[in-house]
Amino acid sequence: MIRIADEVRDALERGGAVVALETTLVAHGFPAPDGVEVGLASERAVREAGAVPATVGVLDGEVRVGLTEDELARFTPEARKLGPRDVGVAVAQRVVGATTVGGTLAVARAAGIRFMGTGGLGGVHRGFPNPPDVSADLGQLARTQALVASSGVKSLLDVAATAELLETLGVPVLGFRVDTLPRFYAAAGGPPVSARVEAPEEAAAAARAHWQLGGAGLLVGRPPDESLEVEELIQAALLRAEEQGIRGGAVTPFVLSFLHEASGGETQRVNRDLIVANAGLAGRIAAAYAAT
Ligand code: PSU
Ligand code: MN
Repeated sequence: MIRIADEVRDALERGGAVVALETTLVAHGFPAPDGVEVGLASERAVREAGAVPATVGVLDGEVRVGLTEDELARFTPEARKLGPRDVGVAVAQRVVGATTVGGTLAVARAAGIRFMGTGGLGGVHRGFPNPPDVSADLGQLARTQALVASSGVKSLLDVAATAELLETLGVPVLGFRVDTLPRFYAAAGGPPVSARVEAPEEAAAAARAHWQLGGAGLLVGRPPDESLEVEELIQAALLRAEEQGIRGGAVTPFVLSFLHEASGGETQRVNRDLIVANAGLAGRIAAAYAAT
């Protein structure tokens, strides 16, 4: 049921560096067809770091780990968004399914992949418990031995509450050369991390020790190179989403496209660049892990 690309399988068999990448970003994170470019650039960044990219999604009744460019282009906005609970059902129903961070981690666990890069982790939505929306990214990270490199938590969420929940779930939150968790588009002002690391080798050693003790997921937060403060726009976007009755998994795509428009494309540029850079960082950490 899981088809692993030859290149990915070879790397896994020899203990080489492999980085899982998601397809929700490709299908729903950017106006089509920009998502495909972001996915391809992320794969290139992983390769430049000395690791093999393994982009994950559901196609033709199979979970696919490692996609060709033509296959990646099938992840259009019509793709179903797949969290951890949805992957098996999407296989059975033979739909095109784009995996979230949580969905991708569920597949990574089954395939034996321990590193992933993304933009921002899902988490606790603002106003919890109204609505009682907590991303399945958190639960899956808590039960998967994998390290996720991101620019923290999506800043349309309650970042502080999400950081608290990560502590509750036993997930180390490492700052990559920072003391606070980045707030996605914005580098500063986030909650404190549980430890700071200065180099990919240090992150890899932390992950190894955590896993040897039976721990599961780790989050590494890397700030965006270009920091953008868009809190007011986020509040406007969330208000608009509420007015229009947009809920659950539809909130993020709605807010991202609102921000992209309201900022004249600036959020989209920062989002793209941070995703690609995080993929590269995941690659460097995976390579450091494989080398020791
Ligand atoms: N961050 C982005 N764009 C996205 C996401 C995060 O900049 O599209 C996606 C990721 O796939 C993440 C998902 O796993 O949003 C979380 O969605 P939800 O809150 O519905 O679980
Ligand atoms: Mn959600």
